[in-house]
Amino acid sequence: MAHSKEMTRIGVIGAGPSGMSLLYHLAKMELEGKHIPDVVCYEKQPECGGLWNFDWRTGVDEHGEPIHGSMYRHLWTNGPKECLEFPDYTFDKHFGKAIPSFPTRKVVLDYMNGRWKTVDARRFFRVNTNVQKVIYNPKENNFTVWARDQVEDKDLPLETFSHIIVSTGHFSVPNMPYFKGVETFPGRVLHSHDFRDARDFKGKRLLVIGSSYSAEDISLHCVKFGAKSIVCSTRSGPMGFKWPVQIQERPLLERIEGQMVYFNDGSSTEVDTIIYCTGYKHSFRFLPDNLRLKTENSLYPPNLYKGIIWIKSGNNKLMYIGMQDQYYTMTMFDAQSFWACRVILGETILPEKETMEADIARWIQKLENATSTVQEIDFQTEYVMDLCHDSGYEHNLDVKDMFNHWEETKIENITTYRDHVYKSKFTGTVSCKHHKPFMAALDDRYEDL
Ligand code: FAD
Ligand code: NA7
Repeated sequence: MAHSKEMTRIGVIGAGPSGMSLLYHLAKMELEGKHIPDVVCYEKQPECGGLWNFDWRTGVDEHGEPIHGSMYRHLWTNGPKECLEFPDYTFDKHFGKAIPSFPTRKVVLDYMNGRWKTVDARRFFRVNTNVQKVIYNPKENNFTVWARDQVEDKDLPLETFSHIIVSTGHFSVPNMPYFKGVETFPGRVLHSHDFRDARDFKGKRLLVIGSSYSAEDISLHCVKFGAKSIVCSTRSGPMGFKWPVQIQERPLLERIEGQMVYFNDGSSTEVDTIIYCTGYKHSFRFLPDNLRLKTENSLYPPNLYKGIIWIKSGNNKLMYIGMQDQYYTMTMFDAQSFWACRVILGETILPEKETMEADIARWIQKLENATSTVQEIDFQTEYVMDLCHDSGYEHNLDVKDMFNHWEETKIENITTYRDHVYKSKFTGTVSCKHHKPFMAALDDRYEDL
């Protein structure tokens, strides 16, 4: 398909790490002397950074809108920072010294902000603007965006764009399945989206439902901050780590009767609090059905060519960034954003629809064979490398070996995997140890780097 001669104007929805990567690359291309189109980025929060901004609220924000944030106090990254390091803006460059491999939330946000500032990527975004609706206008072959200024509580003038980039994340809208009898439970029932501080659960007996990253990390944090006992209920097999004595795994929850919870192996226990770690829904209420990605949390969501181009919009100008399940995070969003920018600027030409469909089918077929963590890491590495190859991204982002080592250390000891140090692929710097082991570090002050 030839690059359109129509007006090019880009609307980006969401200024988290994904949206900001897109803005970063456009700004960088401009600094390199390229002509870039007009760009507007809508962000409903008062700052960029997405989930990495800690939100103390739960439920609704000060404007009555659903809270985006799902991160909690005391969070340390759950993968080594060396796996998310930007080759063109390294940790050394930002901090000027070695820092631990599993930094806290504030440190990661500070690092990303540092990179965005180098090209003044922040100039493109409008804060406190909540996108309400996007429609595709087939006649004009463009999109109309309706957004609200949340502070002024008023609609903004409608705006028209040739391209829309959806980078609104997908770990914000809780998946809340029903379990028989939950309404009889007298204690607190919450989703990981509303989990803010593990200290709330000191001395408590918890039921954690789910067996993925939130279940794993929230259980660990609760033990660290003094929970009495935790039972994790799993649907498709135990996480299988060597847990501290306070944590046990059980099969799927069958029913709840008052404080008693019953599992499908016939066992039962009494708990004080239930935490749903049952994942999130991809939710794009501002998009009509024909533009809306509908998917489970998958390493290759459907209908997205190269995991980015929505092939059902008719014009291939609706793009999604960061919609995959994630081993790779910041660097994957970066490779996707660079690839998307090249398409927008006409430097990469998209193939015919049939070729794109066949390519998607090939990846989804390949994903079916990725059944272990190692194979999933391989799969996502191949995906990221494919994007880089296709777009001429100038750095090698393959950190598969580091991810594999990380997984091994988790299996070895889930309580100490964050105490390991890794070597930067780009600078060779070996990170330093945190001044306390993860399980003993009860503070998350920025100064504690
Ligand atoms: P988000 O960070 O979710 O940003 C999306 C942005 O879109 C937000 O700013 C939001 O306000 C905005 N937005 C949404 N809807 C609208 C709208 N209608 N109008 C305007 N703006 C809108 N990754 C790691 O690499 N390491 C970790 O340790 C790690 N820990 C995590 C822990 C938790 C609890 C969670 C939930 C995720 C974690 N992640 C981690 C993964 C995380 O998904 C990514 O790091 C990253 O934040 C994804 O960036 P994003 O920009 O795609 O989405
Ligand atoms: P994930 O990784 O999507 O995992 C969701 C978990 O919830 C997973 O174990 C699911 O079981 C489980 N689940 C979902 N529905 C049910 C029902 N009905 N019954 C029992 N169990 C269920 O989400 P997370 O929140 O763990 O992680 C998301 C991000 O947050 C991640 O990037 C982290 O870094 C932080 P399944 O395995 O499908 O059987």
